[in-house]
Formats: sequence, structure tokens, C-alpha cells
Amino acid sequence: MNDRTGLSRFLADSGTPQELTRVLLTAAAAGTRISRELRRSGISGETGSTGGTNVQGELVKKMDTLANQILVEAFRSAGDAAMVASEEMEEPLILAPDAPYSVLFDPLDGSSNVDIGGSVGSIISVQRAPRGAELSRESLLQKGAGQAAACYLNYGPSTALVLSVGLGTHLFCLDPDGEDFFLTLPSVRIPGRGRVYATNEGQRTYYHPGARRFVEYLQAPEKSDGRPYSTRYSGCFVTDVHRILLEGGIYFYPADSRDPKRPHGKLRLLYECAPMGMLVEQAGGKASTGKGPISEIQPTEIHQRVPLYIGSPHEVSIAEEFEAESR
Ligand code: AFP
Repeated sequence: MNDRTGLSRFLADSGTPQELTRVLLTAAAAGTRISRELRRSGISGETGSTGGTNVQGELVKKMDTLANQILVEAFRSAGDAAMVASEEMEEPLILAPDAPYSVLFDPLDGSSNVDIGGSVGSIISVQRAPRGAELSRESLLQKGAGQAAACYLNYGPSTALVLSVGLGTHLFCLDPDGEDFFLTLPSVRIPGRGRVYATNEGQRTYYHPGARRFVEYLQAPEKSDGRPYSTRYSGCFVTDVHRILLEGGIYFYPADSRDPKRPHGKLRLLYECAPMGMLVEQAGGKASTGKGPISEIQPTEIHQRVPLYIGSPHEVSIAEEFEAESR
């Protein structure tokens, strides 16, 4: 018998509105199923690509499609989401028009890690749905600051669920036997500064000068402030941010000149940067484009990309100074 606090009891004790609790429990149940499917993917044949590409023009992994189906079906059968939008779907879906919340997700972040046995994640943003107003894709174009809740699942050696309803950030761990999440670290506080950074350095030549000089700053030997930093880049945004949330440091994917069709970096605002930004900021960290808070960007498109610097306030503030060329 596990005497830890279970997820549903934690949400009840923290006064979370019932409808929001239902949405988060639906997300957690879908995450449990995705975790199970990942563990058996080598046997079930859910490895490799479908051969198709998604709205981002990226090769779709079989587990991307399965994770997306699991989340969409979970919210469809639970009837607790007005609309759902996903990295794997060009257009959002209207499910239960009278439901008070809509859900946006990256069903399987870092999916290129599945076939090599690396860790992957799911990212979920919960928005308040307009009541009585026409539900449309435009109603999902809401600033991150307005999110009702956010959570991510990190599928690594153990499966972790990190969530916030705006009252701090809390860490749960999946008990694979009972398939329930239990609170293992309430009120997570990110260290004010760290020793690691996560970025795709192989692309550094495409970074604009401010971002390039920030990498040089992190790598410069300076004993007085613990430099050089170490690199920890897993290929999975969720896993890298999970490490940084617990140990400090910074993850960044700046704007780069690699692909003129993608001048604003790679990560998507509504279902990657905004929810991860809420979770890190609720833990005392920072999430910035380099020029300003992620949470204050007014979205214009469902699959919009933005530059991102996220992690300990010390490193993100220094990155902003390099972006502003004031350092
Ligand atoms: P996938 O989900 O397509 O594997 O992309 C993963 C990701 O969105 C994020 O998790 C990684 O940090 C980043 O992209 C990796 O991108 P690069 O391969 O360009 O470094």
C-alpha cells in the first residue's frame, strides 16, 4: 500500500476546480497508457516511421501517431475538453463544445529518441474555453499567461508527471504496478543558477551573434563563477527541462538562419514553450524568447514557432543581455 498522496487527492486538497481536475486526470491516464505502449513498442512493432510527414513537414514516427490517438480518444471519451489541438494535427478538433477547458498538446516530444531507447515526453497546455461564444481555432490563440494549467510527462527510467494549476509546480511519479501517480516532490523550486546548458551546438554557426556569444560565454573557463558549464542535450526538450528544473541550468533553441522558412527557431509556442514556461516559472525559473517573456506573446497561429531560453533565472537573464547586445 503506497502511503504517498495520489494525484486526484492532491488536486482535491489543493482546491482545484472539479472540471479542471477531470481534465488533468484524463491527461494523466492517457500518459499512463503512452508509458505502457512505449515500454512495449519494441515488441508491438510501434517503432520506426509511418512514412508520412506532419503539418510541420517532419517525418512522423509510429509512436507519434499512437500517442496522438491515445490523447485525442481519452479526451473524446471523457467529454471534458471543448477543443483539442496537437502538433500532429493540422487543424484543432471540437469535442465537447460546452466543456470549460480546451487542451493543446505535443503528444510525443523527442520522438526521434524512441527507436534508440532514449527518453521522450508529452507536453499539455490547458486553456479556459470561451463560454457560449463560437468555438474556433482563433479561440485557442491565447497568451501563455492565461493558461489554467500545464503538465508534462517524462518517459524515462521512471515516468514522471510535473504539473501546475498556477499554485506552484509539483512532481509526481507513476507507480507502474497500480498505474497511479503519487506526489514525490511538492512545490518544486528550480535552483537560481546551474552548471549545465542544453542546446544543439552543432547548429551554432546559424545562430545570430548574440546567441553565439552566449554559448562562448558558457564555455569560457572562469573559476570565479563556475564556468565552463557542461553540455547535456538529449534530443528531448522535456527531458532536458526536467533535469534543469531539478538541478538548474538553461535549455535554449534560439532563432537561427538555417532554414529561411523557419526564422523563429524550432519549438512551437502553444503546446511546447507556453506550458513548459508556466511550469518553470511557477517553480521560480524563467522562460523567454531572449527579448521578453514567453507568457506575454500573443499567438497568431496554432503551430507558431518562437525562440526559447528556459531555466534558472541567472542564466536566462544573462542570455537576454547577450540577445540585447548589452553584454
Ligand atoms: P522531435 O519531437 O521531432 O524529435 O523534436 C524534438 C524537439 O522538438 C525537442 O524535443 C528537442 O529538444 C529538439 O526538437 C531537437 O531538435 P534538433 O534535432 O534540431 O536539435
